[in-house]
Amino acid sequence: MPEVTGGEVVVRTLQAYGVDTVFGLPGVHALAIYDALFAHPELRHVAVRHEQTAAYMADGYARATGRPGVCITTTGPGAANTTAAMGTSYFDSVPVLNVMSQVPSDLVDRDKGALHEPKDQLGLFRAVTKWNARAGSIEGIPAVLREAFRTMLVERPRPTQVEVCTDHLAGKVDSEAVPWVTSSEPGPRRRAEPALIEEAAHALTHAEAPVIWAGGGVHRAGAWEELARLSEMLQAPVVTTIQGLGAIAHDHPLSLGYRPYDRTFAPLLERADLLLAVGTRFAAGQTANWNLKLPARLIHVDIDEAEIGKSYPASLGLIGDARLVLRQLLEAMDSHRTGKCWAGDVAGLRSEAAASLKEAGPREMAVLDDIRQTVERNAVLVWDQTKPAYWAARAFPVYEPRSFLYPGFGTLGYGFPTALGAKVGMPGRQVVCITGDGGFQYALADLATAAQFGINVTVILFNDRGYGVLKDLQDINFQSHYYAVDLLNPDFGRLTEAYGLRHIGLSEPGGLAAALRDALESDRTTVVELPMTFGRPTAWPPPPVRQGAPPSRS
Ligand SMILES: Cc1ncc(C[n+]2csc(CCOP(=O)(O)OP(=O)(O)O)c2C)c(N)n1
Repeated sequence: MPEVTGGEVVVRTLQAYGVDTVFGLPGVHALAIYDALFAHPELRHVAVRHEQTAAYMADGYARATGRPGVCITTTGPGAANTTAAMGTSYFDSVPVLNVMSQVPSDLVDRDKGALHEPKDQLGLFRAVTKWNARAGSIEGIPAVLREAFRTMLVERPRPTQVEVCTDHLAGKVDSEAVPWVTSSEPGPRRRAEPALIEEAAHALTHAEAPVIWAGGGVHRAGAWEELARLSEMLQAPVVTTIQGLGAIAHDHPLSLGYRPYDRTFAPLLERADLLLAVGTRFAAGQTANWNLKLPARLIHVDIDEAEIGKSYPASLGLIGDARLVLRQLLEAMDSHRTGKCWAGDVAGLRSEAAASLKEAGPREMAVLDDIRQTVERNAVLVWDQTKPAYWAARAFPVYEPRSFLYPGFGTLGYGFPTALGAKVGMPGRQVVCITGDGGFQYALADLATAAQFGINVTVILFNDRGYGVLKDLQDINFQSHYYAVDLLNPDFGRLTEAYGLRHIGLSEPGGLAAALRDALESDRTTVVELPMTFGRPTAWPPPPVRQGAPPSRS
């Protein structure tokens, strides 16, 4: 009888779910997984220089492709290095699976000082996952992986963690004793109750002034076509959250973009009599810290029941997969609304918003315009936590689904490693990372990963030699007491070139479009560096961060 190791069971189970790429960094306890990867070269492994990059790459891969991203890490410190990235995936509901090793099964949580012994590794990852578990045996590995995939593919897609003790990874069993996963079908996705669909369809067809609010759930469920059809049927303008950008093309006649801070938007919402919210949790940054007034009638579609009524009371909650629920609504709507959109000229409102941003920041907007006009319509833009990103959320036209990757968790250092993962998932698309000098330095070592694996992204590095956004806040709240915000930076040109990659240094923004074109045509990762300080976006800071005592609740 052929025998298999636990490592082999891990690899073959991942393959049964269609996983074609994993991101990781080996360690002594995880080596049996690596031995199985050695035997299965068809499952690509991208070896990173820091585990946080493995988890960010899995996040970027997942956001860009819609399929779960998988990383492999080793017991204790290696695994722990992924937590900020997994917290980011958790915040934004991204399906990332972290498969990791554990110390030998007789030493788990005994605090005896075994090599890499973590204190309660499952507990550590419970904080950044929706579901996690340890396989209790070699034969138990497929079941925990099956549950991890079911959780990510059927429920709200948030990260999962699976750990396997090193003796179970390296140990062998008879292959026939393994309950192999033979179907990657994770089970049916949830639909909303038919009676509630009827009620919602009635309310929508009779609304005088409906608005649609599209969140990241539209991307996760792939509900773009249904969203556009529904908005056209209702002639309802569509506003998105940051995570929802691209859920409807920016130049669709009914698309408003991300607007909670625009003068034009609050009055429009006041005139609306019904809001249909899809795949959103009304987070702080989307609602000006929950100060945005929503129409009295709210129909909230979400896969996660816990979101209904959490921040805004819902008149009706439709719990289910966004694509399936929108299809149910489309089928249930008996009348087509004809005529014009009640809100008037939506494209005009969009241009008004763009004009006021241009007025507030002509330099900033010119730079963003250069980027937009140079990259392809379906280019994937990955934003770090830099001032240009805060402008971009409000100002950058997003045309295609899953093409605006932004860490809702506010994670500095997200941009570059996540862009690498997005490019691995979408090799045919342009992938551009926009980062500041502070954020870029979190993952500089992974310039080596880009070089070694031939991952070709473009980095636009806005170098203001400091944590610009925090300097602004020290200006506003702390009498310009600049402290710990000025950076002594390396020579990014020599650094990039030391890794065998390209660097284009600019002295002023005028050269950006040409440099970007050059970089996009390059055969390897290219860093375009621009010394530039972005101004503060209007309605600064986004989202408003309260300093001092919380308001009293009476
Ligand atoms: C992991 C993490 N650490 C710290 C912060 C706080 N933080 C937010 S933005 C920022 C500065 C970013 O500097 P840079 O990347 O140079 O962009 P700039 O603000 O200059 O545009 C810092 C330190 C954070 N958001 N995330």
